[in-house]
Amino acid sequence: MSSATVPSAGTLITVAPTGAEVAKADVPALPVTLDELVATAKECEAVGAAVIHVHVRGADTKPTLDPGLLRETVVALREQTGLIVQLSTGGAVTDAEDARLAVLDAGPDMASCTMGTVNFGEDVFMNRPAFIVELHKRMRDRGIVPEYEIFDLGQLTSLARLLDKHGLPAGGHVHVDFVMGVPGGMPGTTEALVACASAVRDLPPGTTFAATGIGRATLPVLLASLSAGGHLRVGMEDTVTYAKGQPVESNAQLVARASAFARLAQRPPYSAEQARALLGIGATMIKKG
Ligand code: KMH
Ligand code: ZN
Repeated sequence: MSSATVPSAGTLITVAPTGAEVAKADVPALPVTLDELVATAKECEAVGAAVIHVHVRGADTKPTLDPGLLRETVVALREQTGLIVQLSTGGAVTDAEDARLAVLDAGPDMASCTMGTVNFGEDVFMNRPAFIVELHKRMRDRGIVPEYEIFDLGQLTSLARLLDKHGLPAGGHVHVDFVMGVPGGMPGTTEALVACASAVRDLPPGTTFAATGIGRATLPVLLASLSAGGHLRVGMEDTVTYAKGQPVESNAQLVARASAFARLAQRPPYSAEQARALLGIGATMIKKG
Protein backbone atom coordinates (compact mmCIF):
# COMPACT_ATOMS: atom_id res chain seq x y z
CA MET A 1 0.00 0.00 0.00
CA SER A 2 1.44 3.39 -0.94
CA SER A 3 1.49 6.19 1.61
CA ALA A 4 -1.19 7.87 -0.49
CA THR A 5 -3.73 5.27 0.61
CA VAL A 6 -2.96 5.08 4.34
CA PRO A 7 -6.12 6.35 6.10
CA SER A 8 -5.67 9.55 8.09
CA ALA A 9 -6.28 9.40 11.85
CA GLY A 10 -8.94 12.07 11.49
CA THR A 11 -11.32 13.41 8.88
CA LEU A 12 -11.03 16.73 7.10
CA ILE A 13 -14.54 18.10 6.63
CA THR A 14 -15.10 20.85 4.09
CA VAL A 15 -18.40 22.67 3.90
CA ALA A 16 -19.55 24.01 0.52
CA PRO A 17 -22.49 26.09 1.71
CA THR A 18 -23.74 27.94 -1.37
CA GLY A 19 -22.34 27.05 -4.81
CA ALA A 20 -23.40 28.79 -7.99
CA GLU A 21 -26.30 26.66 -9.16
CA VAL A 22 -29.02 26.60 -6.47
CA ALA A 23 -31.46 29.53 -6.56
CA LYS A 24 -32.29 31.31 -3.30
CA ALA A 25 -35.90 31.54 -4.48
CA ASP A 26 -36.05 27.72 -4.62
CA VAL A 27 -34.13 27.11 -1.38
CA PRO A 28 -34.67 29.91 1.17
CA ALA A 29 -32.20 28.31 3.62
CA LEU A 30 -29.32 28.85 1.15
CA PRO A 31 -26.81 31.39 2.59
CA VAL A 32 -26.33 34.17 0.04
CA THR A 33 -25.57 37.38 1.95
CA LEU A 34 -22.27 37.94 3.74
CA ASP A 35 -24.06 37.86 7.09
CA GLU A 36 -25.77 34.58 6.21
CA LEU A 37 -22.48 33.11 5.00
CA VAL A 38 -20.59 34.08 8.16
CA ALA A 39 -23.40 32.77 10.39
CA THR A 40 -23.37 29.48 8.46
CA ALA A 41 -19.59 29.28 8.69
CA LYS A 42 -19.67 29.69 12.48
CA GLU A 43 -22.37 27.03 12.86
CA CYS A 44 -20.47 24.60 10.63
CA GLU A 45 -17.17 25.20 12.43
CA ALA A 46 -18.90 24.44 15.74
CA VAL A 47 -20.02 21.01 14.47
CA GLY A 48 -16.80 19.88 12.77
CA ALA A 49 -15.99 21.75 9.55
CA ALA A 50 -12.36 22.82 9.07
CA VAL A 51 -12.52 24.26 5.54
CA ILE A 52 -15.13 26.41 3.84
CA HIS A 53 -15.43 26.31 0.02
CA VAL A 54 -16.86 29.68 -0.91
CA HIS A 55 -18.95 30.99 -3.82
CA VAL A 56 -20.40 34.44 -3.26
CA ARG A 57 -23.70 35.93 -4.39
CA GLY A 58 -24.55 39.51 -5.26
CA ALA A 59 -27.36 41.66 -3.88
CA ASP A 60 -29.64 40.02 -6.48
CA THR A 61 -28.74 36.60 -4.91
CA LYS A 62 -27.10 35.53 -8.22
CA PRO A 63 -23.51 34.17 -8.35
CA THR A 64 -20.81 36.80 -8.81
CA LEU A 65 -17.02 37.01 -8.86
CA ASP A 66 -17.05 40.65 -7.76
CA PRO A 67 -13.48 41.25 -6.49
CA GLY A 68 -14.51 43.62 -3.69
CA LEU A 69 -17.09 41.22 -2.33
CA LEU A 70 -14.63 38.33 -2.51
CA ARG A 71 -12.04 40.31 -0.52
CA GLU A 72 -14.66 41.38 2.04
CA THR A 73 -15.76 37.77 2.38
CA VAL A 74 -12.23 36.46 2.99
CA VAL A 75 -11.65 39.15 5.64
CA ALA A 76 -14.98 38.49 7.39
CA LEU A 77 -14.48 34.73 7.49
CA ARG A 78 -10.94 35.17 8.83
CA GLU A 79 -12.06 37.63 11.49
CA GLN A 80 -15.07 35.69 12.66
CA THR A 81 -14.06 32.05 12.26
CA GLY A 82 -10.96 29.89 12.41
CA LEU A 83 -11.91 28.06 9.21
CA ILE A 84 -9.55 27.63 6.29
CA VAL A 85 -10.95 29.86 3.56
CA GLN A 86 -11.06 28.23 0.14
CA LEU A 87 -12.43 30.37 -2.70
CA SER A 88 -13.94 28.76 -5.77
CA THR A 89 -12.18 29.59 -9.02
CA GLY A 90 -14.79 27.48 -10.80
CA GLY A 91 -17.47 30.10 -10.28
CA ALA A 92 -20.50 29.56 -12.49
CA VAL A 93 -20.31 27.92 -15.94
CA THR A 94 -20.81 31.36 -17.50
CA ASP A 95 -17.79 33.00 -15.81
CA ALA A 96 -14.86 34.19 -17.94
CA GLU A 97 -11.32 32.92 -17.36
CA ASP A 98 -9.95 36.36 -16.43
CA ALA A 99 -12.53 36.81 -13.69
CA ARG A 100 -11.86 33.29 -12.42
CA LEU A 101 -8.11 33.97 -12.24
CA ALA A 102 -8.75 37.29 -10.49
CA VAL A 103 -10.41 35.40 -7.61
CA LEU A 104 -6.87 34.75 -6.34
CA ASP A 105 -6.41 38.49 -5.75
CA ALA A 106 -8.72 38.17 -2.73
CA GLY A 107 -5.91 36.29 -0.96
CA PRO A 108 -7.61 33.11 0.30
CA ASP A 109 -5.78 30.28 2.11
CA MET A 110 -6.88 27.86 -0.61
CA ALA A 111 -8.62 27.92 -3.96
CA SER A 112 -10.19 25.26 -6.14
CA CYS A 113 -8.56 24.21 -9.41
CA THR A 114 -10.63 21.94 -11.63
CA MET A 115 -8.53 19.51 -13.64
CA GLY A 116 -10.47 19.44 -16.91
CA THR A 117 -13.50 20.40 -18.93
CA VAL A 118 -16.66 18.50 -18.09
CA ASN A 119 -20.24 18.51 -19.28
CA PHE A 120 -22.33 20.00 -16.48
CA GLY A 121 -26.00 19.12 -16.95
CA GLU A 122 -26.94 20.92 -20.16
CA ASP A 123 -23.92 23.23 -19.83
CA VAL A 124 -20.15 22.87 -20.20
CA PHE A 125 -17.79 23.65 -17.32
CA MET A 126 -14.76 24.82 -19.32
CA ASN A 127 -11.23 24.29 -17.99
CA ARG A 128 -8.68 24.52 -20.81
CA PRO A 129 -5.23 23.01 -20.19
CA ALA A 130 -3.51 26.43 -20.47
CA PHE A 131 -5.99 27.91 -17.99
CA ILE A 132 -5.32 25.13 -15.49
CA VAL A 133 -1.55 25.69 -15.77
CA GLU A 134 -2.04 29.42 -15.20
CA LEU A 135 -4.18 28.79 -12.09
CA HIS A 136 -1.68 26.29 -10.72
CA LYS A 137 1.27 28.67 -11.22
CA ARG A 138 -0.47 31.78 -9.90
CA MET A 139 -1.57 29.92 -6.76
CA ARG A 140 1.97 28.75 -6.13
CA ASP A 141 3.37 32.26 -6.69
CA ARG A 142 0.96 33.61 -4.07
CA GLY A 143 1.25 30.79 -1.55
CA ILE A 144 -2.37 29.72 -2.07
CA VAL A 145 -2.91 26.00 -1.56
CA PRO A 146 -4.99 24.36 -4.29
CA GLU A 147 -7.74 21.84 -3.93
CA TYR A 148 -7.69 20.00 -7.25
CA GLU A 149 -11.29 19.26 -8.21
CA ILE A 150 -11.76 15.96 -10.04
CA PHE A 151 -15.00 15.37 -11.93
CA ASP A 152 -13.84 12.31 -13.87
CA LEU A 153 -11.17 9.62 -13.55
CA GLY A 154 -8.97 10.92 -16.39
CA GLN A 155 -8.60 14.26 -14.63
CA LEU A 156 -6.34 12.52 -12.10
CA THR A 157 -4.02 11.60 -14.97
CA SER A 158 -4.12 15.24 -16.08
CA LEU A 159 -3.14 16.24 -12.54
CA ALA A 160 -0.21 13.80 -12.51
CA ARG A 161 0.95 15.32 -15.81
CA LEU A 162 0.54 18.88 -14.49
CA LEU A 163 2.61 18.15 -11.38
CA ASP A 164 5.28 16.31 -13.38
CA LYS A 165 5.68 19.23 -15.74
CA HIS A 166 5.10 22.23 -13.46
CA GLY A 167 6.00 20.99 -9.97
CA LEU A 168 4.25 20.72 -6.63
CA PRO A 169 1.78 23.34 -5.35
CA ALA A 170 2.36 25.84 -2.54
CA GLY A 171 3.05 23.97 0.71
CA GLY A 172 4.24 20.88 -1.18
CA HIS A 173 1.19 18.80 -0.31
CA VAL A 174 -1.31 17.58 -2.92
CA HIS A 175 -4.99 17.45 -1.99
CA VAL A 176 -7.76 16.45 -4.39
CA ASP A 177 -11.54 16.43 -4.14
CA PHE A 178 -13.64 13.97 -6.14
CA VAL A 179 -16.86 15.70 -7.18
CA MET A 180 -19.10 12.76 -8.05
CA GLY A 181 -22.53 12.50 -9.62
CA VAL A 182 -22.54 15.67 -11.75
CA PRO A 183 -24.58 14.86 -14.88
CA GLY A 184 -21.73 14.68 -17.41
CA GLY A 185 -19.06 13.55 -14.95
CA MET A 186 -18.31 10.31 -13.12
CA PRO A 187 -21.11 8.60 -11.16
CA GLY A 188 -21.39 8.88 -7.38
CA THR A 189 -20.79 5.21 -6.69
CA THR A 190 -18.49 3.18 -4.48
CA GLU A 191 -16.95 1.62 -7.59
CA ALA A 192 -16.08 5.02 -9.07
CA LEU A 193 -14.68 6.21 -5.76
CA VAL A 194 -12.48 3.12 -5.47
CA ALA A 195 -11.22 3.70 -9.02
CA CYS A 196 -10.29 7.29 -8.14
CA ALA A 197 -8.79 6.38 -4.76
CA SER A 198 -6.68 3.72 -6.52
CA ALA A 199 -5.48 6.24 -9.12
CA VAL A 200 -4.26 8.52 -6.32
CA ARG A 201 -1.30 6.14 -6.08
CA ASP A 202 0.02 7.74 -9.30
CA LEU A 203 0.21 11.11 -7.53
CA PRO A 204 2.99 12.21 -5.15
CA PRO A 205 3.34 10.21 -1.90
CA GLY A 206 1.09 11.55 0.86
CA THR A 207 -1.55 12.91 -1.52
CA THR A 208 -4.88 13.14 0.30
CA PHE A 209 -8.35 13.00 -1.16
CA ALA A 210 -11.84 14.09 -0.19
CA ALA A 211 -15.07 13.29 -1.95
CA THR A 212 -18.53 14.73 -2.34
CA GLY A 213 -21.58 13.24 -3.98
CA ILE A 214 -24.13 15.43 -5.73
CA GLY A 215 -27.78 15.01 -4.75
CA ARG A 216 -28.70 11.43 -3.97
CA ALA A 217 -25.04 10.39 -4.30
CA THR A 218 -24.25 12.27 -1.07
CA LEU A 219 -24.50 9.35 1.34
CA PRO A 220 -22.99 6.57 -0.80
CA VAL A 221 -20.00 8.78 -1.59
CA LEU A 222 -19.60 9.90 2.03
CA LEU A 223 -19.59 6.31 3.29
CA ALA A 224 -17.29 5.07 0.52
CA SER A 225 -14.81 7.88 1.09
CA LEU A 226 -14.65 7.28 4.82
CA SER A 227 -14.10 3.56 4.33
CA ALA A 228 -11.40 4.20 1.70
CA GLY A 229 -9.47 6.50 4.04
CA GLY A 230 -10.67 9.71 2.37
CA HIS A 231 -11.99 13.01 3.64
CA LEU A 232 -15.39 14.62 3.17
CA ARG A 233 -17.03 17.62 1.58
CA VAL A 234 -20.70 18.31 2.27
CA GLY A 235 -23.00 21.29 1.87
CA MET A 236 -25.88 22.87 0.03
CA GLU A 237 -23.72 23.48 -3.05
CA ASP A 238 -23.92 19.73 -3.57
CA THR A 239 -27.25 18.66 -2.07
CA VAL A 240 -30.38 20.37 -0.83
CA THR A 241 -32.13 17.17 0.23
CA TYR A 242 -31.27 15.63 3.60
CA ALA A 243 -33.30 12.46 3.06
CA LYS A 244 -36.02 11.42 0.63
CA GLY A 245 -38.68 14.15 0.73
CA GLN A 246 -36.82 16.09 3.45
CA PRO A 247 -35.18 19.38 2.45
CA VAL A 248 -31.88 20.32 4.07
CA GLU A 249 -32.54 22.75 6.94
CA SER A 250 -29.03 24.16 7.13
CA ASN A 251 -25.45 23.47 6.12
CA ALA A 252 -24.67 22.70 9.76
CA GLN A 253 -27.17 19.84 9.61
CA LEU A 254 -25.09 18.25 6.81
CA VAL A 255 -21.78 18.91 8.58
CA ALA A 256 -23.11 17.47 11.84
CA ARG A 257 -24.15 14.28 10.03
CA ALA A 258 -20.73 14.00 8.36
CA SER A 259 -19.02 14.51 11.73
CA ALA A 260 -21.15 11.81 13.31
CA PHE A 261 -20.23 9.33 10.57
CA ALA A 262 -16.56 10.29 10.90
CA ARG A 263 -16.67 9.64 14.66
CA LEU A 264 -18.39 6.29 14.08
CA ALA A 265 -15.57 5.42 11.67
CA GLN A 266 -13.12 6.32 14.47
CA ARG A 267 -11.67 9.11 12.36
CA PRO A 268 -13.06 12.18 14.13
CA PRO A 269 -13.22 15.61 12.47
CA TYR A 270 -9.94 17.51 12.26
CA SER A 271 -9.82 20.97 13.75
CA ALA A 272 -8.89 23.79 11.38
CA GLU A 273 -5.43 23.81 12.95
CA GLN A 274 -4.95 20.09 12.30
CA ALA A 275 -6.25 20.62 8.76
CA ARG A 276 -3.73 23.42 8.16
CA ALA A 277 -0.94 21.03 9.13
CA LEU A 278 -2.34 18.28 6.89
CA LEU A 279 -2.72 20.55 3.86
CA GLY A 280 0.57 22.42 4.26
CA ILE A 281 -1.06 25.78 4.82
CA GLY A 282 1.51 28.19 6.25
CA ALA A 283 1.34 29.17 9.91
CA THR A 284 1.97 32.74 8.77
CA MET A 285 -1.56 33.04 7.39
CA ILE A 286 -3.76 35.52 9.28
CA LYS A 287 -5.89 33.64 11.76
CA LYS A 288 -8.94 34.35 13.89
CA GLY A 289 -8.60 36.94 16.59
N1 KMH B 1 -20.11 25.80 -10.15
C1 KMH B 1 -19.43 24.86 -10.98
C2 KMH B 1 -19.57 25.23 -12.42
C3 KMH B 1 -15.48 24.95 -8.12
O1 KMH B 1 -16.07 25.54 -7.22
O2 KMH B 1 -14.28 25.08 -8.33
C4 KMH B 1 -17.98 24.78 -10.65
C5 KMH B 1 -17.63 24.51 -9.26
C6 KMH B 1 -16.25 24.03 -9.03
O3 KMH B 1 -18.39 24.68 -8.32
ZN1 ZN C 1 -17.75 25.08 -5.98
